[in-house]
Amino acid sequence: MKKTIGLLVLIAMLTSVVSAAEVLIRFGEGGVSDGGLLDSAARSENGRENYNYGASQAINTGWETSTDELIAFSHWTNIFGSGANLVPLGSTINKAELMMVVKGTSGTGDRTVNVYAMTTQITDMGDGDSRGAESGEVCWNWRAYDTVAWGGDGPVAGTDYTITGGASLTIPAGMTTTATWDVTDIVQAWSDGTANYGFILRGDAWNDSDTRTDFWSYEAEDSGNVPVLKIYYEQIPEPATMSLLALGGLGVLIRRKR
Ligand SMILES: [Ca+2]
Ligand SMILES: [Ca+2]
Repeated sequence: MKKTIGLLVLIAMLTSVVSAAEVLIRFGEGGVSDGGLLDSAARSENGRENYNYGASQAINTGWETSTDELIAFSHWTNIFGSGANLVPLGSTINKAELMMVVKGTSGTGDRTVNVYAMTTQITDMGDGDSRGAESGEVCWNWRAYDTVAWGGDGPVAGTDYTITGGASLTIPAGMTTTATWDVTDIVQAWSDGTANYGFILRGDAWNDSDTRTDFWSYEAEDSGNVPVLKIYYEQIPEPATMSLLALGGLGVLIRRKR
């Protein structure tokens, strides 16, 4: 009986340690760092398909016309690691939220904005502001102008990004508040070792209406509008601490046996 109680005490102690504290790290506006955020957009419209928007205050999604789609890229390059204010690789991600303030909307109806994980790397978000892409900068026609192409006419699902684990949000016309996507599955995959090539934000297919949506970018003049990535993860105790606690628990067990 006493042995059983001792074992229960030990298990309870270990469980309380293993299910330890949840830690929140906030990157971006008001956070511990800017998370190494690099963002940009691309546009399929004839004449703008080689433009780079890396320095623009907005990144965009949706369609203005049936031949003018806008897509956005948001790459948080410095969020994982063993240093302070970073998420340790291998962590269990309880929740991750991508938060972006809507700068403006066109059209009159609701529009869906999806967030997916990139599977190819954009090596230069660029420093253009509605200007022709320079060598290596991302644009609609090129992942890296003008040497590395996208999988097709712009980024392609299954080649340049994956819809697996993606998140969707309905944004009504006229919204000017913060849009929040639950990107837990994507961030968990990165924590588990999938390369972090960032997010792509993309609307649904053209559906006969203007769905252009602008979000404030990293370059927003008001720092309060800069994007945010919040990551809640489980803090894993140090192995040494675990061993000491286990030994302590055994000590309780042995004393109780006597
Ligand atoms: Ca940018
Ligand atoms: Ca440049």
